[in-house]
Amino acid sequence: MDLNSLRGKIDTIDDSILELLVERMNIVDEIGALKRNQNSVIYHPDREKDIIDRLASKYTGKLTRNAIEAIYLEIFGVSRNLELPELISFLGPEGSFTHQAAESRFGAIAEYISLPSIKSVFESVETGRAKYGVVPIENNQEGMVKETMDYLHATNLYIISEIIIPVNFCIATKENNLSQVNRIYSKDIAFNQCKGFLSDYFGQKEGDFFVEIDSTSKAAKLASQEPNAAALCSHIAAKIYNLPILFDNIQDNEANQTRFYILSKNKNLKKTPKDKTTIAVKLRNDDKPGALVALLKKFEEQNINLLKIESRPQKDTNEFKFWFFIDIEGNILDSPIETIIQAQEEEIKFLGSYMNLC
Ligand code: PRE
Repeated sequence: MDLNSLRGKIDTIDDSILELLVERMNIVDEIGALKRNQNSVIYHPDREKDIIDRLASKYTGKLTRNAIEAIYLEIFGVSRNLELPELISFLGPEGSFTHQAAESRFGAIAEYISLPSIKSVFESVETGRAKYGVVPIENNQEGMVKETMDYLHATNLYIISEIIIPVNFCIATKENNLSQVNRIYSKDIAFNQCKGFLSDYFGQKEGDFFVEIDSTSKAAKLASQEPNAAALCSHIAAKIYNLPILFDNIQDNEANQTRFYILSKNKNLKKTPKDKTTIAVKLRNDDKPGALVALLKKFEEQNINLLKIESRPQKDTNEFKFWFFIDIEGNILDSPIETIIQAQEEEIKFLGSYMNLC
């Protein structure tokens, strides 16, 4: 079959897809009206995951699970925006990995605001300027993001979901091939994380071939404006500046992943088969032996698995005291967890129950 006939077939299929999407959005509109009437939550990550799981378990031909997920996350983004336009704040700059994480969950259509610090993302959600905030919480090579733990402890926001994305770098340029590239812009950390690829492909180049600047987003911007330039940057930075990706996944460490939280003023509680609950614990009798053990025993007695425990300094005292950031398996809607948290109200601050993606 020739190109024109094949394109004709695609046009017919696209017409059907569009008709079905319009039909889907009419139903979404009805759901939106119901939710607004009942003043209930628009965003349901659990329902979105169920839809993706259900579809991925069918015959999907050449569509991988990732492809189905990418397509549907965009559809959900459009749906949520129809139900109620939502502003999402994230730790910037635009094109940062946090931006990529936010877009991977809320889709390209949502309205975003890039903020310069973790503190400002928390504030934007607390004051209601943004409906949700996205902040990094952990990198599996570097450990926890202390600032995020501390603001969760200090403010009254809840974690409603986590997002995990691989730290992927790419080489993006408007040039068609590498021989036309005479400089690559990026940030020092990104150059360091892609040493293997850079030495294999550009080992012979002079020092000024690699130009260090202060963000990978800026690198993408410069590469989009200057001839013969490329950027070593994130996917989203390449996308924002319309730069075609020449080489993808060039980072040395394939296992490098970062975890993010979606923050909200509401708890958004819903049980799924695999949940996690995060709490902050400030022990009252911490000058007595066994205070922490006594608390942890309560979880053990109820067969509740502990996933993480980190200690953080108590900043409101001049003593060298600390509090604990703890992840446990399960949801606060499970009665043993609810009972323990309620009984220890003075010591435990509930920070959220959400789907465990780890
Ligand atoms: C829908 C949209 C947003 C929610 O996060 C989950 C699902 C969807 O598009 O399927 C619909 C919807 O609002 C719902 O099922 O609650």
